[in-house]
Amino acid sequence: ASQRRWWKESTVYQIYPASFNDHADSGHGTLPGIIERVPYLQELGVDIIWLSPIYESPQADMGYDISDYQKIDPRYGTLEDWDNLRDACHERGMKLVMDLVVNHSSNEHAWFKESRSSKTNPKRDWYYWRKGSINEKGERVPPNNWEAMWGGSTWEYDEESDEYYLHLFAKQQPDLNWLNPEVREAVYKMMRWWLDRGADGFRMDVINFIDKAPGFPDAPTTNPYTVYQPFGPLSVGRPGVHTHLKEMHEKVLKDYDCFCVGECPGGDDPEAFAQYSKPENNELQMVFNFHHLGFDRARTSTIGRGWNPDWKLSDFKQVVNTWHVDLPKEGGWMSNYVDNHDQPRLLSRIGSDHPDHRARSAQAVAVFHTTLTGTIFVFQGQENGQINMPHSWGEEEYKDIESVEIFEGERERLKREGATQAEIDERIKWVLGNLRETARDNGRTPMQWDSSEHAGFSKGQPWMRVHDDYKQWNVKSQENDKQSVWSFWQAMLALRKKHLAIIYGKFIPLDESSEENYTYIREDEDTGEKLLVVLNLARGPDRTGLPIKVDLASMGVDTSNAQLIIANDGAEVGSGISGPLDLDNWGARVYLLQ
Ligand code: TEU
Repeated sequence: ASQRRWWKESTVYQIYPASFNDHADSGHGTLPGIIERVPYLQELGVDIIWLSPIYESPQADMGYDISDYQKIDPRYGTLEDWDNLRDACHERGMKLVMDLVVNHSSNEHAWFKESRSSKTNPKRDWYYWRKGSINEKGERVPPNNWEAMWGGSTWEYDEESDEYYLHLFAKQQPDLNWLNPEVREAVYKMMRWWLDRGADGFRMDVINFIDKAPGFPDAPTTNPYTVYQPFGPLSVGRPGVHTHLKEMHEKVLKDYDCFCVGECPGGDDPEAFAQYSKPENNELQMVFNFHHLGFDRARTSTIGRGWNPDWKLSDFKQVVNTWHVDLPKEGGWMSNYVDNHDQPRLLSRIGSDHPDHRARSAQAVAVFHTTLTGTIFVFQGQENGQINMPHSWGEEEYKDIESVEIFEGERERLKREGATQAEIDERIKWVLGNLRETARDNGRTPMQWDSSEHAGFSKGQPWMRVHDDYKQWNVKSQENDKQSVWSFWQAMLALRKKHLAIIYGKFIPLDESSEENYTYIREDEDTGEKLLVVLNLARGPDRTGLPIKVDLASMGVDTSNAQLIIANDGAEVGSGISGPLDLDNWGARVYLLQ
């Protein structure tokens, strides 16, 4: 069984700083605004705060394009504010984890400016510069066919030197060359600087992308709808990633009792992922994987964020079950998240936005999220039941660079193909329909603190529109209501600390093919503690729920000693199970079996 560690039992809370809390009237969140809310987070049950990037940045990608790793962007405050935030956390025994974005920098970072300045600059090799070629039509073509994450080529042409530089994301985000030891040393030095200043660790952005296939070979055609092709294994999860992480551990991390989680989109199976977090490998404590969040995405399409309205609960369960069973078996540790700043809200995906069903389904999703294996990551707004952007909002409310590029990309493609204006308008309506369900913007609307103007988020005009529902759905109206979504979250986070089978126990899925119930056992073989989780995730028409019956006996569960420990449907704590369970819409229960 897994060894006890503080970071396994901790609750991590992700703050998306632009949308968290403004202390004045700037219209975007600030560090002093975060400091005001530290006691709030402690009250909720948070142990570790992870801050999405607050460094100096031109904000092409909301700070995931950093121009100075050791400065705070003035929109968020100053280094002194950061020191104060660190103290506010540490005084309460809480930790503060920073975002480390070193697969790429901003194109406005001094390193890149130097690198770009000439072919002979000592920093030329800090980024990937390559020659293109001329095709038979006499056109200039990039060094290979890789598609950037948000469309187009991963290569940007630089006229002055007649070479291209690599950017897996936007062209404002050139990839750093991790094969260059000077780059690695510069990154390590910067990491030590933050750790010495009191940062408690890092969340490492797309850390599994830092090693690229030598020679940059073309990617196979896997998406017939686009010219450029996903780089996939040519730049994801390559062996060099592990070499670099081991060196990072040796040169930096081993000297600190810090907490590091890598972000690893794409990639392979649990066995491959376990390599990052196996203690004997000396890499990271855990990594995020993305496999469980693809269940409602259309796989191939002209747009990178297509939605599949016919998704199945059993498909979702199957992926979750595989990872929570197999990753621990392989010796890895799970970082358990369902929402973040790059995802629509899980509540709007597997739960319900319907006014009559929202609260109950938010609680069911909370029970689900909080009873999975590993270390839990709560994203701001989960605790008060925030949902995706309203259907009525137009294209202009979508601010994310990915969404903007999707709209632009579709318009350009249709114009190229000679479509009429009416056809373009129709298609853009379709794109909007997809993004309504899938866009990253959905997780980025401002925190809804209270029912005052702008939801108490800011006294100024918010950078992103506040959800229309904030008068009913805000922290203040829920904090003191024992039945609320917020109180339920608080109770569930406390429950994790009381029943360690939730953190360390085996995950045993039941009735895997059911499209209605999600049922599983969490069993700690060392302590003998055994919990049963039963969720009604059945969906009726128009995002409503459906009452169901769950027959535990037919699943082979011995319920003779069952004792209810928490429920969202009014069932009495302490009650047992006799016969099939009747679960009302979105009912969720946790029983102690022994
Ligand atoms: O995201 C990495 C990533 O690949 C996806 O999660 C991303 O949302 C992509 O658009 C999938 O279509 C990280 C950050 O979390 C994200 O905010 C950044 O934009 C990205 O890296 C680049 O730094």
